[in-house]
Order: sequence, then C-alpha cells, then structure tokens
Amino acid sequence: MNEIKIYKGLIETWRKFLPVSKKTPVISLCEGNTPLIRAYNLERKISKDIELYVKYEGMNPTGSFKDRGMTMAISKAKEEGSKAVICASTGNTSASAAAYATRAGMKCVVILPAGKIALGKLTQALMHGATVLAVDGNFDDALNVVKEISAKYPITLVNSINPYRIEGQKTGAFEICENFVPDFHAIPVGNAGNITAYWKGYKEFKAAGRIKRTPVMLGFQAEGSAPIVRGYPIDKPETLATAIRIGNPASWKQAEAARDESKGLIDMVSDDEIVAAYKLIAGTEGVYCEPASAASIAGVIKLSGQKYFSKRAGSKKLKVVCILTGHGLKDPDRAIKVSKTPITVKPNLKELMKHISL
Ligand code: AN7
Repeated sequence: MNEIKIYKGLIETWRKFLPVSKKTPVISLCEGNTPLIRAYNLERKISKDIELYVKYEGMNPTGSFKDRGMTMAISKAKEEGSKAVICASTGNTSASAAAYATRAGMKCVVILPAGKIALGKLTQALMHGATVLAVDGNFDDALNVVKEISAKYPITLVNSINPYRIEGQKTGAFEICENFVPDFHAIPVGNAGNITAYWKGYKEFKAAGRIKRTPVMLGFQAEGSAPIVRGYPIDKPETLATAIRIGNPASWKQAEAARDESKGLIDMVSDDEIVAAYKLIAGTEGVYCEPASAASIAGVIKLSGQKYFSKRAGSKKLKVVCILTGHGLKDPDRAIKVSKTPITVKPNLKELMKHISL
C-alpha cells in the first residue's frame, strides 16, 4: 500500500538546517512550500531578457511570509517555557504571532501604529485572541517600546530581531533552490529581516553543497520610507504600502551586507509605481498580492527600464524571482481605492448586456 505523505511544515522539512532538537515542540500550521509561479504574461510586458517568477508567500497559513519565521520563534519560545509573546508590527507579524501563539497556548500582545494597519491583518490579530494595542506613533516607536517591555517582563519578543525568525524565514531560499538558482532575487524591504534571511539561506545552501552559486539580491523600499537607500533613518516614514512603512530597519546592517556580498542593490520605488505593479500582477497573472509585495515587481520594472537586465543578459534569459510577501486580501481598502466601483444594473438581460463587451 502506498503511504500518503503529508506535508508537515517547514521545520520538519528543513530540520537539518534549523536550530531545533528532539526536545523542541514543533508549533506549525503547515507553513512554507508556497507556489513558485512563472509570470509569463508579465515578463512579456517587462523585458525580453528575463524569465520572471513569483514566489507567492501570500499562500502561507496567515497569508504572509511571516509564518516561516513565526513557526520557529514560537516553537523555540515554547521550548524555553515562555508563556507569552509580544511584537510591534505593521500588521503581518502580528497576524502570524497571534495565530501561532494561540496554537501554542501562549498569550500574545501586539503593538500597532494607530490607524496604519491594513484591515485584514487587524482582523486576524483580533480573531486569534491577541491583546491588541495601538500606539500613537509609527512602527519604529512601537518596536522601541516593545523592546523595553520584553527586557523588563517575562514575555518573549518575536520581532525579527529574535534570531529564530530569521532561521525560519531562510527556508524560502531553500524552496526556490530546489527548482533552480535565480540570477536575481527581488524583494521588498521594510525592517530588512526577510532580505537578511534569504541571503543567509542562499549562503547556507551553497556551503552545504546543494547549490554552486548564489543570486544577486535586489531590495526595494518605498520612496517615502527608504532609509537604507538614503543612508539615514526617516523620522516620519510614509507610503501607502503600510507593511513597509518603516523608518529605521532593525536589520539595516545585514541588509547592506546582503546587497554588497551579492553585488546587488537596494533601491526605492514610488507609491505610484507600487500601485501600478500591484494592479499589473493581479490583472495579468491572476496573482493577488498586497501593495508592499508589489514593490518587488515595481523594482524589477524600474530596473528593466534602466536596461539593468539587458546589459547583463547573455545568450540565455536571466531568471528573476520576485518575493510576493503577502496576500492581496490583507488590504481590501487599498484594492477598492484603486479599482472601479461596480455599477448597479437591473437584473435583466438587455440592461446587463449594455455593460458587457465580449
Ligand atoms: C507584506 O509585519 O514589518 O523587510 O511588522 O508585511 O522583513 O520587514 C512586515 C513587513 C514586506 C518587509 N512585505 O519585510 C510587520 C512587518 C510585507 C510585509 C515586508 C513586510 P522585512
């Protein structure tokens, strides 16, 4: 009889590469193993020199890449006997922390910048039973106070300065490399944990002899929240891509190291470019991501316009992977704002057909 193999999440899949032991209680929602989709329609519009792939991280259990880090952070917190976790968040980290903490039977406290969290993310933290507090300030203010609380009280910090978060998130690189090694890896940058994690993953896979080379890392910040590009912290970061509305990234140095070691770059894209890419990927490929995720696509479009890829292309097309970090359903308000409102029509064939072109 054939044994049915059930996917058990990324800790069980990548145990050898992760700081877990037999004693670690694995808290998993079967995260990881997300689709890597060739974006044929989009690549035709962007450049003849690239094969474009998207890693659809919105397909994780809570709808973002944060689940990769959170399965590790919560499992290790549980192993260490912690009863509660806390994070600051632009939304996705809080959604993920709330879900995994609940599953582990732990308390979860999330501190959010007031009024700047996409609706879907807020509903997740609430539904998973976290203590949700909004602060009159931005993400950077929230992270500072969360660090203070976790230093003084028995509560584990699960932001990406918790090293287990990076460990879990690096598995995204392993999954990509099971298909091929990209020439370029494009990724949105906010607090800079994810670019740090992917670069770590690629380097470790190479050190383990599983791949022979590593990709060039291309990070993209939003123009109004681009401290790494500008070279100084931004006091009042702004962007409609609220997930990456961050002025002083915790993993700033590591992001620069990823950029420099891979001979890549960290650039910025405007909110208009983000929205255009957000609509384009949904409208040409059927792949729905949130605005921050579309920064990776917007960045590739921007570079392509500067002939970045054509200058580097040889006889073979260059393989570019964009990380689509979060699901489009996270931010319904933005989707409605950039779309046409449906018109109301009488339920009759003639009336409806006036509005349908075939
Ligand atoms: C969809 O949830 O920082 O550079 O608190 O939600 O690793 O911070 C979210 C970040 C990109 C940036 N795309 O990743 C949080 C938070 C989405 C995100 C990023 C975030 P990092």
